[in-house]
Amino acid sequence: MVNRTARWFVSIALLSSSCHTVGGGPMRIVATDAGLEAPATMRVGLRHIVFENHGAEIHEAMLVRLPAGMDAERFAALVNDGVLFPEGAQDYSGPGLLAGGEAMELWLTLDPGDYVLICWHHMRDPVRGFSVPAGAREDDVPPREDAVLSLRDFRFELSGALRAGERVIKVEAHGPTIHEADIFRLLPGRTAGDVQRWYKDDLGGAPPADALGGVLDSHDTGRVVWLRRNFTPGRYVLHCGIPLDQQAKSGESAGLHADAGMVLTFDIDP
Ligand SMILES: [Cu+2]
Repeated sequence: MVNRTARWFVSIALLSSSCHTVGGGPMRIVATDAGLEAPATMRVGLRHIVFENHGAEIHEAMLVRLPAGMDAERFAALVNDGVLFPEGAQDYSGPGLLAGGEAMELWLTLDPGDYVLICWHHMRDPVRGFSVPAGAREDDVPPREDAVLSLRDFRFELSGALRAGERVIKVEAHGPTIHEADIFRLLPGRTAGDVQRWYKDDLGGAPPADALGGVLDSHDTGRVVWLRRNFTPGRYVLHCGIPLDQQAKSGESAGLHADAGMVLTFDIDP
């Protein structure tokens, strides 16, 4: 949610309800530099989501469930007014900041309702709406994890061995605060501090790291989310970009959980 502390404007584009597919297989979300593409309908339950960035810029895709009586236009209006967390709207996690040409997978739970899909990093893009109709819950089966990442106030705990290759991280939050985890692979000579400064600078200038995706926050901190992606050998940084003051308005520069200790460096050996 890198741009929750910056100033931007939201426009709205609702999908026509005719262009969707409901059925088996993963739900595909594709980011381009013009916005996010996704099905207009998703099934209730634990969903396997594939996130691909076909653009040149870094993108993320937050799923937000809207409260009764709030439509996507109202949500966008509140956000444009500087409200970081519109009342009643619930974050349902989603894939974190991902560089162009990269892909990652998530398994996360969807309840019935109306949602918007947004990239906080490019709020000039349209807010994409989708719905999850009520129905029999059918869960996709998450893969067995190689490591568990615990999100705590205010630190990351990573247990298990992450080696090079395609790996699965099971992400568990413990509250009471909501958290997220973006994954970066450092460029040679760069540090976690460089990533923190770059993030606060809205990912401007020469990047100190490659953005490899992550797990965005859930208001329900009991939710478990699984992430799968390919890890090449290198030095990695986990970073939580949630503002310490959730009442902060966009445009104000606020401290982040990373400043309070939610940043972790780890290595993946060849
Ligand atoms: Cu946090």
